[in-house]
Amino acid sequence: MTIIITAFESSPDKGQGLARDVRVRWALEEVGQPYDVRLVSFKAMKEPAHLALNPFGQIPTYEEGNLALFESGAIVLHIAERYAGLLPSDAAARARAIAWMFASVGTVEPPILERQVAKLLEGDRSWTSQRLSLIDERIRTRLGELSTRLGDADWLDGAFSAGDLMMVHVLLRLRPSGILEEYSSLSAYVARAEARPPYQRAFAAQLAVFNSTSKD
Ligand code: GTB
Repeated sequence: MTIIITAFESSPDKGQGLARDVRVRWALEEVGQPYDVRLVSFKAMKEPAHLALNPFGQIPTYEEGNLALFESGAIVLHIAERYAGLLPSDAAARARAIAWMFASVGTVEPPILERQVAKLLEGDRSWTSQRLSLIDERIRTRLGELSTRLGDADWLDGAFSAGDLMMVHVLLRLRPSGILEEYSSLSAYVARAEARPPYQRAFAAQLAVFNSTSKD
């Protein structure tokens, strides 16, 4: 059964790999599953055909036979449950890896997203710099806590898992801010994940989309 995912036809990050299709590409690379990509424009994302796949008109989506999914975390969890390689077989360790997936999107990602909104969409407001300081404080609190938990381990809980995959992709979005580099263990954690060949293949695949569309 061919797996088809959707991704930006023209990613606003210009191939930096920050859009959420990269999590899905990376998960598929980790478990060794081939996939096709349907590129969608911002206009097409809001049209009925795409809204049937994602009611919020966003990427990524995932199709596999009769199954259609949206939400990057749910898609990565589905891949991790369906194919070996991203979740431990021990039930307790598996539950903890899934908890890290939820922590990435539910606890660590929200202030990182707020920062992007404050900079990109509200950057011209009189209160932006005050708001950014408050958000950065919240981000630093989370990174401090995460870095304490990681300690000098390679991964969050034993072997590399879908929890690390999701957490690293969330942290990557912080890189342009310079805040991640304040936490040497987290920077090393992200670099370790980026060095994984499956991540490199996923990154290269999304960059190839940018390179091919930017020549037009
Ligand atoms: N919670 C959903 C999920 O995890 O799947 C969120 C999906 C989402 O935000 N999708 C974005 C989207 O489709 C793309 S990834 N946006 C179009 C729209 O809402 O109309 C978010 C994203 C966009 C751009 C950058 N960037 O340029 O750096 C990074 C991440």
